[in-house]
Amino acid sequence: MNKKQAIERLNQACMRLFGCNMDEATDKQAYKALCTVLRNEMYDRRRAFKKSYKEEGRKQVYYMSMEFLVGTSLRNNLYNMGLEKTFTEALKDLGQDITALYELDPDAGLGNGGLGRLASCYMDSLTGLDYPATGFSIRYEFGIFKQQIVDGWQMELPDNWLQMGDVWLVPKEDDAVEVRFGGEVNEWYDNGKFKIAQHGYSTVMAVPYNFYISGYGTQSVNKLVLWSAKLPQSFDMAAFSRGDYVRALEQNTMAETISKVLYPADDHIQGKRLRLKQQYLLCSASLQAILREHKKKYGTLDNLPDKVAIHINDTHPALCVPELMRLLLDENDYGWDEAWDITRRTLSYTNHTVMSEALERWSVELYKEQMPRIYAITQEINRRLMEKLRAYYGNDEGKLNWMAVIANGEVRMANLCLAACHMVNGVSQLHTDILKEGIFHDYYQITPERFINVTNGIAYRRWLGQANPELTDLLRELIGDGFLKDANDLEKLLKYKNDARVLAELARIKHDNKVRLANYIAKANGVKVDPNSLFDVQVKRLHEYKRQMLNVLHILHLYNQIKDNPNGPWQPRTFIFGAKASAGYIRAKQIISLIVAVSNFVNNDHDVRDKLKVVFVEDYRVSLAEIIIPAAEISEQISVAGKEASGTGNMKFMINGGVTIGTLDGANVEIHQQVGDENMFLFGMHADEVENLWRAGYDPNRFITPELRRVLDMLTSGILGQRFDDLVASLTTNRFGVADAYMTIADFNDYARAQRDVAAAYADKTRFTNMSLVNIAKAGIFSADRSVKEYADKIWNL
Ligand code: 26Q
Repeated sequence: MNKKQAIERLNQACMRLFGCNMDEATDKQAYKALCTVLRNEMYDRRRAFKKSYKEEGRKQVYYMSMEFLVGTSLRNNLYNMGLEKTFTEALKDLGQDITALYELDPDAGLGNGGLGRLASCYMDSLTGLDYPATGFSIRYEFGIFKQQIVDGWQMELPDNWLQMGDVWLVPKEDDAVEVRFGGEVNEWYDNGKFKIAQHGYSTVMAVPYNFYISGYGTQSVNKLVLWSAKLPQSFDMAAFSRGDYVRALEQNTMAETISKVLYPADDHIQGKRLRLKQQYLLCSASLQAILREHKKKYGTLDNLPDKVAIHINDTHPALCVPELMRLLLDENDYGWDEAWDITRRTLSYTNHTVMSEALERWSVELYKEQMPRIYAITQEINRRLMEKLRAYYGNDEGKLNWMAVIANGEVRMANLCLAACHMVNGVSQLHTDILKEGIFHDYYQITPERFINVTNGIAYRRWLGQANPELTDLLRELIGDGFLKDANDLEKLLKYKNDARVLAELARIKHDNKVRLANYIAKANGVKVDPNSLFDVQVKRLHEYKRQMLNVLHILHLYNQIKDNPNGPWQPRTFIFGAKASAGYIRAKQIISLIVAVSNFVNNDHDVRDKLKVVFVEDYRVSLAEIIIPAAEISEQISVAGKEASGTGNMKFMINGGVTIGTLDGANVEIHQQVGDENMFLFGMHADEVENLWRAGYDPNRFITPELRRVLDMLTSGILGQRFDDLVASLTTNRFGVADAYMTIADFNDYARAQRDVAAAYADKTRFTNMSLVNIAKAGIFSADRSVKEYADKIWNL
């Protein structure tokens, strides 16, 4: 498409939508016209792509996820389709400024954090690599909440993203499917054939909305299908005739609440009825759509596993297991064994956590109440599983109970996936090893060939190419533009190690990005930060295991040291935090309060003014990450070893030249393999040491040095404007009176040591910039392209 054609299409879209030409349009109208043109372009490209992969009979992958943290789409689509320049100029000719339109593009925040963003990164890569892939999720009316800090306390405000974001969605009312909740099941034999029927259920219509996904450097376009819950056309007349007038109408309004809001939880779960209904809506509607299309194409489901791979992103869509069984058994007349074989070979599952409190379990009561037929099938899956396990493990009741899908009045979703899926993977080497040796060990023993690792990866064309255009241009100049298609090309940068001109350029670009962030902070926080200070960043969801507290304790320790020796050779530093806490996670909210209190305390102290600044940026989200990450020099990845499954922020910092200070946890282990000791700041206990210390009996008090005591006393003294006794107590014992499992105190000394190493390295500009260069050069392996190819080859057999 050339500029002239772009102008024509823009004018045409604007005229149709608003009855005016582009040069008369408001920003909002221009934005909607532009998005419409791009959406139509993607739609056309998709038709061509679909035709070609259909003709070739290619296997398709369906990625089921309760979350896709899409972020903004406008710039990404222009960039991917190679239309950025054309449209920037076309709009300029029309008197419109594209950057103003970028600002209007809302974050589609249909996810909480890592898991949701990973799903979006994978859709981008799958498309760029021309794999036929479809993502399935829910069209939440309200995405992840907008965070506001009021008097240091997090407040949640609704995120009405559809107001502007609906331009990206194409409703497909005609493809709506029916999903049934509640009621009862009748079973009988008809001529020796087992029959079942459901009664008294309530029906919800699931309406699909297509969200098109472009890929970099390709004509291929895939889609994300988002289900919206709607009232069925026909009311439950039986309920009316029973005189249940109010209840009948009430149930109907309940239907539409199913897709109302994303649960803002993260590794911290509650068994809520609405959440279960969301999960079943996603699984049932998606599987019905998949089977319908497959049957249309092939006339049978016998070859489903050859032509379709369905991936379960954590256990949230685990109901795919019994729902696929139900559709095969009840609606397609398969016998159990055949249905089970098809189900197994079609489904695969990724685990994203080892923390037992985050493993999903539902009460049998609720599960059965909402999905009686699914419960019956789950019971049968469990019965057959236990029979097999008993043959293998004998009467080791402890083991059998641990492995059961249904036990102690609960349905365990991870075990359901382990029992059913043909492949199971973890998301980093360390995490996969922990799964094999730890929580999934008993399953691993029986079928070790099903367990593999696929280390996470990132859509680096977004996180580097778009978020850091200056660095991208420098790389293009130095190593050509091959790295934008093949991230391994980044290694070519290594030959510029110690090259004074290149190091100076890298430093200049980092400085520019820091200025951009400093300007944002000045506007958003009213705090002036010095772009010449060291930018040390921790942005991620707030959770105790991620140990934002460790960072805070160290900041106060640094503060004390500066106060004691104000004229010492202190490296000026700016510590930047961004984090949302799950709405009901009080401890996490207290930690945010503490960070805000510390920032007020430190930033207003004249003695440390030009040496130490602390900033908490409100409402951390994808579009803010794109400003913050390119400006970071130090990337804080300081979780207690063994708890962070992978981390993906760590990879985004790395490819932008951020140097990691971190524990050997998750993918940090693999970052370390890439860059070596010289190019990152490792500290703290290793995963096995954490385990051993825990077993031996962890006593935090043994690790409290006088320096740390002094910091802890500050927290309880009130000088921060508030007393944080609760938080201090939580570092020694948790709320059950058991020692703190995240062992912040045990790692404090070594963390402070590593932070001294950071300051020393930073004082030598050449040394530090070289570290940064090596990080960029070695980040290629963390491309989502690499991850997605591993899934395609080893799990999905595409
Ligand atoms: C579960 C039940 C009810 C409500 C909410 C949830 C829920 C929602 C989101 C549970 C967990 C999550 C998100 C988990 C997550 O983001 N995990 C992260 O996944 C990343 C991608 O693999 C890893 O890099 C991170 O290490 C891991 O923490």
